[in-house]
Amino acid sequence: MIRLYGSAMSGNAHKVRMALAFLGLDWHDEVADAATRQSEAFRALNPMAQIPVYVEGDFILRDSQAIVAYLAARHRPGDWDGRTPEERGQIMVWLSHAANEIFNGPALLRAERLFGWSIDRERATAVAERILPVVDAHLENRDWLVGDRLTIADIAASPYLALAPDGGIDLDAWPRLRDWTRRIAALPGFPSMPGWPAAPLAA
Ligand SMILES: N[C@@H](CCC(=O)N[C@@H](CS)C(=O)NCC(=O)O)C(=O)O
Repeated sequence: MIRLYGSAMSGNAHKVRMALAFLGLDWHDEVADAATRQSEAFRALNPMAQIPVYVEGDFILRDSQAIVAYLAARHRPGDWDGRTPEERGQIMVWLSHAANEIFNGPALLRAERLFGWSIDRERATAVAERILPVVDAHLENRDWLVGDRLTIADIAASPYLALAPDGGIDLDAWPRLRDWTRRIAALPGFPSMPGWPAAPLAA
């Protein structure tokens, strides 16, 4: 049985939950709160003391981008991770944005508001203001970030953008981005999380 160390409010853990749910795989959620993450047992799974961590038998993998890339390679090779070298390169762009600008902008603003993280708000706001228009413009004539279907680019980039209102960002200012997060939340099997519920698209 796959075990996923995470928490209900973690957008990074949600990337993995989305991939597992869309793939129709069974898994067991292991809640790893702040105290647990500092324990010796948890650090043996992830020396970075962070969630998510994916455990399948004796295979242990940390980092949400790495985990969704692994799941794509294992279960949807040449589809979720790109059909062509060009698509693979484009997908990597979004995995990098997910780990960098999307985390250091919208996700940190949310973490400050919801969890009291101490952040450099000016910098996080500047990072958010830089990435949000880029995503919105990219989605002008397309439904998905890369190609004509869901890929791990969408899975990795979407949670902290969908959850941006938790950090005080109004997604109505970015309607193409907002509608893309709604498209994802309407996909069969989408797992709800607080702040981003599964919902069918309006007719
Ligand atoms: N690059 C990692 C970042 C993981 C991360 O920042 N996890 C947060 C929760 S969403 C965490 O565990 N924070 C606790 C800490 O950094 O001490 C990933 O994408 O999985």
